[in-house]
Amino acid sequence: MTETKDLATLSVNAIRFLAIDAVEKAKSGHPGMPMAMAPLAYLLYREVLRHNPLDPAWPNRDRFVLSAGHGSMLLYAVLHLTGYDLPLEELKRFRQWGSKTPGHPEYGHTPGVEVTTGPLGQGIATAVGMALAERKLAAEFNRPGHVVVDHYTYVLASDGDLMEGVSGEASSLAGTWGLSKLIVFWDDNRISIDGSTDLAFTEDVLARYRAYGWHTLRVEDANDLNALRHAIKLAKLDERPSLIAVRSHIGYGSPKQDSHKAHGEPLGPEAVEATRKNLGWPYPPFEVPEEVYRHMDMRKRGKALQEAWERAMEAYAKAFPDLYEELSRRLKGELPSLPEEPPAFDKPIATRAASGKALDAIAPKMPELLGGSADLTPSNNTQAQGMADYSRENPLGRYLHFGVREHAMGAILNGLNLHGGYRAYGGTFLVFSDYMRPAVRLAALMGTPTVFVYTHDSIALGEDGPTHQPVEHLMSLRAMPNLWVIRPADAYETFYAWQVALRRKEGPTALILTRQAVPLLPPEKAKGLLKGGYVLEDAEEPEGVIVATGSEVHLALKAKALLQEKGRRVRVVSLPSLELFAAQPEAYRKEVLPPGLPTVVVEAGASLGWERYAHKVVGLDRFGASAPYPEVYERLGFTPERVAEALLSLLV
Ligand SMILES: Cc1ncc(C[n+]2csc(CCOP(=O)(O)OP(=O)(O)O)c2C)c(N)n1
Ligand SMILES: [Mg+2]
Repeated sequence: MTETKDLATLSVNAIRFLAIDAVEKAKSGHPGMPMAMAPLAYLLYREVLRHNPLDPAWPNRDRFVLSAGHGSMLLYAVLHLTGYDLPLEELKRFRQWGSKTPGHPEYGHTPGVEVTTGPLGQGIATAVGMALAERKLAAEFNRPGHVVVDHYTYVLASDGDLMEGVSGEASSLAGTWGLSKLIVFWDDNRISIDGSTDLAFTEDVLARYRAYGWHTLRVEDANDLNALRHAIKLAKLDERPSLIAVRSHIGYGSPKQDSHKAHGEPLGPEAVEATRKNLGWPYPPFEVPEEVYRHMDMRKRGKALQEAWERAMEAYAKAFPDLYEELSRRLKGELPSLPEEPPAFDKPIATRAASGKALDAIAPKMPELLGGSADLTPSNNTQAQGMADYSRENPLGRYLHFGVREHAMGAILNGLNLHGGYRAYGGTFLVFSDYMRPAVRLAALMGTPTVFVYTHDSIALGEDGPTHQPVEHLMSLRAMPNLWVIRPADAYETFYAWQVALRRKEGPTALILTRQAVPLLPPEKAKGLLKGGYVLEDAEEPEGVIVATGSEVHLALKAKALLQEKGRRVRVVSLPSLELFAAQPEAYRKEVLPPGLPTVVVEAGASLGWERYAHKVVGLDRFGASAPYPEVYERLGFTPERVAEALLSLLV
């Protein structure tokens, strides 16, 4: 059977069997999707994608996002075969501790993986951000005769990806934004884990995408390379984003073909043997014929592509030296010099408004800063002065209207930041962080420096009532590894919080901001925010400490004044960021919070977790209520008297 097989078929089968063998060896994984989509992966990585295995970070490479991350072996197989630094040994250690081939693709872990995927829907939504970054960067930097930003963003999505709401949110925006260089392949295999997609996924998906403003195509047979080539050609010609439905057969070639049994478990030795026979693959596990390696080695081609781009950049540097400098800086992710000192404030101001002022000061100095909001721009104060709206017609605009789509906003912000060339932030109410949590989590996992602006940070938002009043959100965000949560107490702390967030490269930051006006702190004290926590007011030989965050810092100051009248010596610590504080040397932390000193924490949020520092917590372990905010705040116990009593009860 094998003699007549051409190199393409041989290579496609090599991808299939690398996936089959790796899953068998790991005794875990998802063989079905790679077996079906191997022809597409072959075509993309060998003919279509402009990529360089020798430099996976080459800025102008085409992006490929495997949204259906469970099919990770598909990606690992083509990365290995085309010459990325992913040796066969790593494929043999699929899903094992310390390997470069984790169960789902992880950004920053495996060369050639563009984004962490696995939670369905996230990959395609993140890819919308990448395609947007390309479009914006091209508009900003390309000049006639000098095209230096020019790449496509390809996505492979499964049924599950297109079932998830976030993909619909993001695809709707991609249509509105006219992201013509976004090309999504839908693995239309009519199977998901529970069985046939007839169970729960019966809409006309292509009609839905056409309604989003997409161009849609069909390829009737996933094995038909020419049909795939033709569809990709048409997709490139169209001005809309394209969705190509590729009719495929999960577990292709195996006895489990077209069954959900091929989705997420090893085929088993018998089925593997049968598949070897069916597909005419005589090789033992993990053996790939030399001619396949030769046929699929993309290193030379990739190097040539990148060198051509580098030559274009050299010409660009001569013709437009300033633009070249700027583009190079931005692609390297180097910050420009940002304002060091906060703007002056003269009266109480909500930290959300102060955040707007900070952005007004920073945005003109930082052209890579992109802002946005999920339809709460006037409330979030996220549109800095001079930030024009982005639109299909005005790709230079730096402000993104996401509509009421928090989840897509989160993923798209991540995509913009992963792409390079931009630093993106977006706002909504803190309570709706729940609507985008999966994207926040992926930013934290990937170490992507997205800034999430969460305003209306407590019950002190008042009349909108308990549906809008966050309670558990602060602590639940703090529970997320690698997310920095900063809840500044005043306008000056807010300015410094932005400095921290924008300087951070290793992960995302959530800025938690008040709706209501709060008094000003001494600016030189507020700079203590840079250490996460600091002594705001002290007493000689303090007997006890009141720790607070955000608006409750002012309550703590009032409680201190009450206690002082009673002759008590109290320290007040502002602790806007637990993560930043935890990162300080132990000596500093002990200086601020001396062990053993009776400590009360006050925060208008769930008390869970504050035991770390507090002997007593004045927190909120119930839902809020709808009423004018001073009354809600007071009735739920946020009074100077209660805080003072809490500390008094600890003092002897
Ligand atoms: C948000 C999310 N929910 C659930 C899962 C678990 N899961 C993994 S794959 C899958 C569905 C599989 O069907 P499909 O997406 O069509 O992939 P195929 O089996 O066809 O490869 C599910 C529910 C997940 N990865 N992400
Ligand atoms: Mg499916």
